[in-house]
Amino acid sequence: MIEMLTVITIIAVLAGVGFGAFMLVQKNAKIQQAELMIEVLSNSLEARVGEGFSKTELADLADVLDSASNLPAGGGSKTSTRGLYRMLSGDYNNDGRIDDQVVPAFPEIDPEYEGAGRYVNDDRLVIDPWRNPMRYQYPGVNNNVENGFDLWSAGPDGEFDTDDDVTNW
Ligand SMILES: [Ca+2]
Ligand SMILES: [Ca+2]
Repeated sequence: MIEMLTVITIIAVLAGVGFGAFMLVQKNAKIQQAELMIEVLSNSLEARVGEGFSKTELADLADVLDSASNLPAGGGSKTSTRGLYRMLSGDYNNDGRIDDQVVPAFPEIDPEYEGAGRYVNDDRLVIDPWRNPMRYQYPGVNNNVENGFDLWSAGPDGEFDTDDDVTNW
């Protein structure tokens, strides 16, 4: 009886270790995914700004764009990625659908994209791999250079300003 209990205990401990290791791998994979997302978003944003905007686009994005840099303004609040979403998805007029004749910067930023790895939630905010809205700030406080912006995720714990945040600085 004691032997059996010992065996059961050992199996339980091994299963626990296996599960813990599995969770750690999952966590690290998501952190890497968040780093990649921030890189993709940053590169796409810079590319989009570099292309310039038509008069119609400028009118639709008037409440989003900083007039000097054409980067989206953003104050780091929960909804601060809205401008980023509007520019990169091509939903310039913010009605939840890509505007006519516009191609999203990449498929996962389309609000109607149904595959895995969506970058946007139903509130039209840019989300991280844990499905929490990211934060965006322009002018950047941490990237305090010309055309610098801050883009960051709360990381695995879902809380901002903790050690596991994933940031672009
Ligand atoms: Ca639209
Ligand atoms: Ca955190």
